[in-house]
Amino acid sequence: MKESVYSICGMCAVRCPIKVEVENGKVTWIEGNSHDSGMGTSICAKGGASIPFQYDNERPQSPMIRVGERGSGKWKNVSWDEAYGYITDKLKTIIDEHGAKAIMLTDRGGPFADLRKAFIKAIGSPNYINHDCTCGRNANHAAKSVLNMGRKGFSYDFKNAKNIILFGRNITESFKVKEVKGFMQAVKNGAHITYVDPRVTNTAGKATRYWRIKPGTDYALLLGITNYIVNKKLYDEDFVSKWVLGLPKLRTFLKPYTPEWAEAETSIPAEEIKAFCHEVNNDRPKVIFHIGWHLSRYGDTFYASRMLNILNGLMGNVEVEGGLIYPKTPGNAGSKGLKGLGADIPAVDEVRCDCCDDLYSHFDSGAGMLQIAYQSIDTEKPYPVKAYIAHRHNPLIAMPDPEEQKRILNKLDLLVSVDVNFSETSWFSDVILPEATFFERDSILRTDKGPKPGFSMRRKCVDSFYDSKPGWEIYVELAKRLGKGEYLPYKTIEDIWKYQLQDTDVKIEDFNATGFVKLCADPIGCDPKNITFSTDSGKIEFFSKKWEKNGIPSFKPYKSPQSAPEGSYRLLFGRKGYQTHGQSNNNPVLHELLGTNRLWINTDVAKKLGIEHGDMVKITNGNIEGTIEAKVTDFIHPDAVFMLHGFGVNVPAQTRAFGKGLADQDFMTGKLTDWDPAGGGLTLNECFVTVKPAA
Ligand SMILES: Nc1nc2c(c(=O)[nH]1)N[C@H]1C(S)=C(S)[C@@H](COP(=O)(O)OP(=O)(O)OC[C@H]3O[C@@H](n4cnc5c(=O)[nH]c(N)nc54)[C@H](O)[C@@H]3O)O[C@H]1N2
Ligand SMILES: Nc1nc2c(c(=O)[nH]1)N[C@H]1C(S)=C(S)[C@@H](COP(=O)(O)OP(=O)(O)OC[C@H]3O[C@@H](n4cnc5c(=O)[nH]c(N)nc54)[C@H](O)[C@@H]3O)O[C@H]1N2
Ligand code: SF4
Ligand SMILES: [Mo]
Repeated sequence: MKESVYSICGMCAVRCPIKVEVENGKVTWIEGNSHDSGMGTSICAKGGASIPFQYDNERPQSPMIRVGERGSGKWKNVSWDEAYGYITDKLKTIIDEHGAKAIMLTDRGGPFADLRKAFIKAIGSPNYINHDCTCGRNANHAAKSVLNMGRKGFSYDFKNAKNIILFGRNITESFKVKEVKGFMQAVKNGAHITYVDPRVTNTAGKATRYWRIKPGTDYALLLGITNYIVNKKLYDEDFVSKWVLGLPKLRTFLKPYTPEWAEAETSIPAEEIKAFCHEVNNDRPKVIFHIGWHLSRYGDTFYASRMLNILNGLMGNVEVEGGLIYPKTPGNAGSKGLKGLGADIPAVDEVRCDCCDDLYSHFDSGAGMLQIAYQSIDTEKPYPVKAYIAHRHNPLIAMPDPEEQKRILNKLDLLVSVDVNFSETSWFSDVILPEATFFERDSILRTDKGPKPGFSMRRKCVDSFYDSKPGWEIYVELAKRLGKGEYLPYKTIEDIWKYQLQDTDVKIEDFNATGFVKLCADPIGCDPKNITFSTDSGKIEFFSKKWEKNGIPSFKPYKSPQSAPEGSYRLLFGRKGYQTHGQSNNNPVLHELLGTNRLWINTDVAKKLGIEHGDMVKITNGNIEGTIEAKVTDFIHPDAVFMLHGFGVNVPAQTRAFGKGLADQDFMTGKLTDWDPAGGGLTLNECFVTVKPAA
């Protein structure tokens, strides 16, 4: 029997709409869901490699409980009943001794996190945290400090833009399928594209202007740009007078930061900076300054991203085609939204262990800060945290300094990992719960914002290949066994979907035809007359009262980045188009495409060090060292070396990837406690390694 199922890909956190073909209970084909016009049938290589992932025998095949030391790799396979029993016995003891707040759950955020948030609320803990302190937090907080809305508060209309500016946003390799298609349309249309990165990426190859910036000096370049734009009035004066607060303060602050000053700091010629400013002025309002996602990780990245938000404010590009558009919600289409699964659960009256509702009230407590939570595990302040559930999250590679993390995690009474693969974190856990893969599970409904807002559904395509269970079932069962079943009273996924849809006119059957439901027939276009900002003043605020109240200046004087110690190079990192962090390297097919990482090193530097392309080199930071193949290239700034993140896999059960290449996070000693108090991001790029020939 052959059937097609519309669903949602799970091979990375982008979660694209897909069509899956199933023959006799096996997945045989996957492509983009062409009912979604932005997607077409396109899919990326990682999505294409989902079938070998589904049938890979190097995934956990049943629940497992540790029998040896943490991390020793000694396990017994157990039934789900035994695993649930083991976890809930431990949790009950922890709750009796320390209260439910001693339990924390972290995950990969995103549209399906609502059920896990509801679970943690149901058991009475405030400690839901997502992965974002090593991902988009700096950019998110920068946007909050200017607009009082997060990084995703605007969508970017790349397709119609005349001018796109990307600071380290490697949009064609670290991509989202729909977004990169829009971007490539802009390339075809002849848009001006400026790409800034110490390294030449594929995106640099698509750009009309590439600036090889000195690492860590983006804020200086942005100060030089903004200075010139403000002084020469190369901005939208009408928009600014109506919608912007704080221009005089900005102007005063910018005085010393001329393009000539910026040239000295960044090595980008002042004349080029000026020409660029005139170009954006000609192209506005169809100009997009991307505020960054996993923006480079320096002590002042928050301020660089703030300046990008400020430049958008100056361009008057809000709610215009080719600019920044409010993603339309169900409310904009005259409908109610999905009901939150935690809506009927009593609020938890406890301070968060990461103090994001207290000491760090300028940080978004919805996402929290894992590095601060680690300190609570370590110091038991503000209170002890004794149990940690990591769901779809691998902090031992996503957070820096795994050895220091292990020291802290060893203070826990219980560490549980819910994953579809083995990971460094699951290997160090007490219990591994194998989640059913995205082909094998239904998920809660997701809200889709955009010109045609609506909802979409991930549907189970095939039965579990191994003894795994969908996430929703795991948390419903754990809540029941902890005596909180009344708050997650669901027997089937349909019960959950009906709960979510209760305030809308949408029925479960409505998803059958295409996998999604749109709440309006025609796209809701831009309406520049309908601009609103949720700041106190109702305007774009260049000066942030909230940050200032927490002792953090809105305008921070520039300080040059630390220069590399003699003989050392700054360690940069990033990703590639057919790789998802650390989770794809053991994929049978992706591993063949990209089996290891290499160290990019500048040609002149390599020559000086006696290193040739393809040589093995030894890199060192303190007592951490490793050997890696050199990629000698002109395409990287001489102050830096670069490696892809996610390699150096340390899980013996992943035999294809085990021990291949190096892990950038291993070299980031001390970085678990080195983060920017203004943006919250860990300063991962403030890390240096020495390089020499291995022999
Ligand atoms: N294929 C694929 N796509 C993905 C992902 C994936 O794993 N695989 N992950 C997704 C996720 S979670 C994220 S957060 C995004 C990340 O998207 P991006 O932030 O675009 O991606 P990165 O690959 O981290 O690229 C960071 C770039 O910053 C550059 N850089 C380093 N130092 C500096 C500096 O001082 N200044 C400037 N201007 N640049 C600097 C690096 O050289 C690197 O090219 O990608 C998403 N898309
Ligand atoms: N040094 C350094 N640190 C970084 C980065 C870097 O470039 N360098 N990048 C940062 C960025 S941008 C991000 S977003 C984070 C990413 O950090 P993580 O979110 O931890 O990374 P991933 O590898 O995407 O996924 C985590 C785990 O989810 C599992 N998983 C995948 N699909 C499923 C599923 O359907 N269900 C369940 N239960 N599990 C699943 C994977 O097998 C993997 O073990 O790392 C950050 N940390
Ligand atoms: S970007 Fe690729 S891997 Fe990620 S969800 Fe989309 S198709 Fe799947
Ligand atoms: Mo990320």
